[in-house]
Amino acid sequence: MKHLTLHITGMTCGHCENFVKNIIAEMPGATNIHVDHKTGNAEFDIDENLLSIDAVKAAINDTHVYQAQ
Ligand SMILES: [Cu+2]
Repeated sequence: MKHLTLHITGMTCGHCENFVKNIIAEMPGATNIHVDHKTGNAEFDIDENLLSIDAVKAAINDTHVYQAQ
């Protein structure tokens, strides 16, 4: 397990938080997901055997609303 923090732009409210959280949660290998629109941070653990950080970033960037740094 690896603990990661991504900075995500475009989140303005709790709905955004839940939307981003669900995107990450749908990816096998992501757990302990905490998203905060006030800080813009998404923190989670990944199992690197199942999931890469680039895959998570791509899934977020594919929304074209939220962008992972
Ligand atoms: Cu929102």
